[in-house]
Amino acid sequence: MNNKTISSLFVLFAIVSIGMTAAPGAFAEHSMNATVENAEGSSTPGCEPDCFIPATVTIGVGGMVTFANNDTAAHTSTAGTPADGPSGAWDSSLVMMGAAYTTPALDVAGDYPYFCMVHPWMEGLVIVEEESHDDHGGDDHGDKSGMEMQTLTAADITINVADGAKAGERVAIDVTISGEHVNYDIVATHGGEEILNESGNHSHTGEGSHTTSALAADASDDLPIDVTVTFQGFGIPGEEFTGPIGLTNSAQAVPEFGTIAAMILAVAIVSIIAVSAKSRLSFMPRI
Ligand SMILES: [Cu+2]
Repeated sequence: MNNKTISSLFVLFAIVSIGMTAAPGAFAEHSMNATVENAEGSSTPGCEPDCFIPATVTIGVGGMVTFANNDTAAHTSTAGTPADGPSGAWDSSLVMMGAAYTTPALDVAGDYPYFCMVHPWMEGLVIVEEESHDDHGGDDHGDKSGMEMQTLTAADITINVADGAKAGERVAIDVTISGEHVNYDIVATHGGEEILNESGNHSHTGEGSHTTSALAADASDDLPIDVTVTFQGFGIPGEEFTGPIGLTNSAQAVPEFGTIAAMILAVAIVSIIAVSAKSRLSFMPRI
């Protein structure tokens, strides 16, 4: 799958998530953000339906969910379902034991199923719900009513990397962020080596073009090009920036292999290593 396909998936997801914005019924009490833990031993089937604890959380629009991995295996939290694959709303990639991952701000109300790419029996649900307006006096939000808040999700950051780059070539990377006067940082690595690192980019159209340094070797499955864009806010340099500063999106360019296929393969390899490390006990270092 090339990056164009991935960006169209993102666009599709954005459309679907707009369609999913169900009219919130009862305004249940919930906090803005939530924390979910990986159930102990969830790398083995049998934890269902509570492989994520709690398996269902409700947060406010613009809230975030932190996934804390206190289990003894690496897990992912990947928005989507095992049947349909990743939706693009978020993907933690592998979260090692003792580590945590926080989703980008979820700005569109709706139901977000998610799962673990390594252990597809692990499924959970994040419900993003409008805040109740009844329990606010009204005065405290009066100053915000006239100002439209500009929001952004990872799906609004599109990264295009040319596929099939060879040794000695410089690779063009195009970034598109929904909105005007966007600020962002971009980092690209090739087989772990930094080939591009530009901070404080500003684009008044939302589009930016970048070129990496010359590749030391062909881009391949072993030496993919990884690109991460970190949003630094809307605004004109020198003025105050607004929006979900720190929101990131990533893309990977590999020639023959689709990004998702490569990701699933990597995850499968890691889990095989993890399983064999477990069965050999102290023989191999644990992952
Ligand atoms: Cu898992």
